[in-house]
Amino acid sequence: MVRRIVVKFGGALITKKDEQCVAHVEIIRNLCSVVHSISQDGVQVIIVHGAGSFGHLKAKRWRLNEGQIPGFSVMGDSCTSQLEAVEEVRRDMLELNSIIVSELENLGLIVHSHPPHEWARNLGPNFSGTLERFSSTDPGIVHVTFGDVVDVGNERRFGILSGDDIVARLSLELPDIESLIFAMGGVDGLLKVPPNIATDDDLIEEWSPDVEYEGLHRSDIDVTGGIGLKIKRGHSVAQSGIGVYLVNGEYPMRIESLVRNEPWRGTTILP
Ligand code: IP8
Repeated sequence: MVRRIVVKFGGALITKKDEQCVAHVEIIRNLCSVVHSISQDGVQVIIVHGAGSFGHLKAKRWRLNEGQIPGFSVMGDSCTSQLEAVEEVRRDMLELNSIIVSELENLGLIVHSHPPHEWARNLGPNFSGTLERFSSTDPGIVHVTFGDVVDVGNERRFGILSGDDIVARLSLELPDIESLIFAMGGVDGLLKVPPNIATDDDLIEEWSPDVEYEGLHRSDIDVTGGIGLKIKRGHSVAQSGIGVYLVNGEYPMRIESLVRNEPWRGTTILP
């Protein structure tokens, strides 16, 4: 029997969000080690990682999420046009990706990395691009992809495809996906109140659309949809019968426990 899961490594978990292009290597290493254990249990892991400070800061400065803006420029930056910024963000994302790929390879896993700017176009949950490249189901192979700047087939020319849109398509369209896990930074799951005042009792263990949650979105630094987008995409995946969970990625053993059907702490998104 084939078992596969999709895991999103949140950008705020794996990078220092306010410092350009700095990765949390220790956290990445711990997450990859859990991926290794899960794959040894015969479950294939498909990783989609966010951008954090390798993508959002420059994309925000250059307004890449708005597409091409004629005549737009930014003073005193390392690049001189939006098109150059597109190339730089793509390079930075490949650098973050290579850190994760190396950690997985060091553990003996075979990694198939799929940079979206090479295979995906257009934005949102119905972005185009065939998912054929994710077809091998061997647990020893880990597919890795990520949020990226992709080409857009109209006057916008480019835009930001969030990893949250990618996880939804992978979960809904690939066969044999049993769960989608969002590994987040700094929170145990969805909370009833802002994280800085939350106690252990403020975790929402089961979320359905009638439950209110703390949805602060840092739109000052984040060019994609924050927690709201995760919930929206997660909910549509849950409605197809796939288990959808939010966990604190700083305690990656919780991911392992979840996959092994052992007690774990976090939020389940109900259909
Ligand atoms: O962090 C954003 O992906 P996300 C991608 O998964 C870029 O939303 C390049 C900012």
